[in-house]
Amino acid sequence: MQQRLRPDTLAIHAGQEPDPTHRAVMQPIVLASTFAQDEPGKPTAFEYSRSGNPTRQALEACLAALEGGTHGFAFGSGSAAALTLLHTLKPGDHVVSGDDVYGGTFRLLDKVLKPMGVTTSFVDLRDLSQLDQALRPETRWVWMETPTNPMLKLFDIQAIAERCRARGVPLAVDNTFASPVLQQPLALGAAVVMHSTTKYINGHSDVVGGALVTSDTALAERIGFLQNAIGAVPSPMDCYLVLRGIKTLPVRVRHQSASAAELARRLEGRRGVRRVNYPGLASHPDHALAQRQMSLPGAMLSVDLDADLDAARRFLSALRIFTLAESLGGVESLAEHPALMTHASIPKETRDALGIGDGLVRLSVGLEDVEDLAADLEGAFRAAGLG
Ligand code: P1T
Repeated sequence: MQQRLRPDTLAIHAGQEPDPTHRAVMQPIVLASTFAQDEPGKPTAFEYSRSGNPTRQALEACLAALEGGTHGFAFGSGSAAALTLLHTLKPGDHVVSGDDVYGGTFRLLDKVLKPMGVTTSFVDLRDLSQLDQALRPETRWVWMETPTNPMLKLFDIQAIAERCRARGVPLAVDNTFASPVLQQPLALGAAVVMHSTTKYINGHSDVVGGALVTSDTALAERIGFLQNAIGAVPSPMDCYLVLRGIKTLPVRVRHQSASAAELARRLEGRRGVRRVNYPGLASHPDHALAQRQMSLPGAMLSVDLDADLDAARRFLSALRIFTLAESLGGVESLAEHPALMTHASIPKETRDALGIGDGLVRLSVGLEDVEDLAADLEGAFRAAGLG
């Protein structure tokens, strides 16, 4: 019987046999756009690099293994992965989405899908009665992030997947914030997992990429068709970089999560802080779910500063180790202002209702020494006049 490998081993080996020609231990970067055929219309393993490429295939196999799925698909960005999945829809179809999603995902649903006749209801999926009310006969996907970006809310994947299954609607989970190291939605009943591999999976802020993973053969066939037909595929070079990044994913995520937990603990109750959104804090409303659903609470937190927009700007501009930048999940710590940056495409009244206000800053905790990070935050509090 085949030994069932654990995530730390899969991260290094899944999909990556030594290359048969040279026995190279690292996956070769096959840059060829096309592959020679012996007879017309009889390709061997690969035909054309949009439909398949050896370096991409290794990445896709590795991603599938990490998520506990059977089929992995890599894309040129997380947004490309999301849009490719949403191309399973047709005019008149309906999506139920969690209310707190990355601004670009909201934009995709609201500004790209809606004009094409696909509507979305955004609901707080912590309340299952809201899900029940939002589901319609024409609902074709339930879509959610957990933890959510940027409020770090958690949704119960297993409970929602069960509800969805009873209504015959598949559940898609954007697992970007948790990474497969902390949470595996397919095992909890999701039909498909989506990633911005730009984030933890690559981990080094040098690739924009995305992924879908499923164990549903019919869905995999459809995604494979759409991946090739739409063509939003990553370059072999980027696939190599992501594969390289994945090797340290479990180690990075565990270390980053421990540092984030420490910073969250210190920030909670500090002068100048209204609220810390971090699932690892006992004060977090979904703390019990976090303990059940995630192996660790992760390395993302958002902090509602007791600050107006000017003070929040001063805070962010004063940081020296945290880089003021969009994105997350890299080895370097990043800080940003969701209302002005990553979630600016969400209408202000929706942002206000979610708690994405002028004082909210989001932190992505990296691999630097946690004491240096804590000192950096302290310096920013002082510079912003927040005590
Ligand atoms: O940037 P891209 O690789 O296209 O991924 C989009 C995306 C999808 N899902 C989640 C949860 C995300 O956080 C993102 C991208 N987010 C940022 C760039 C950000 O700073 O939040």
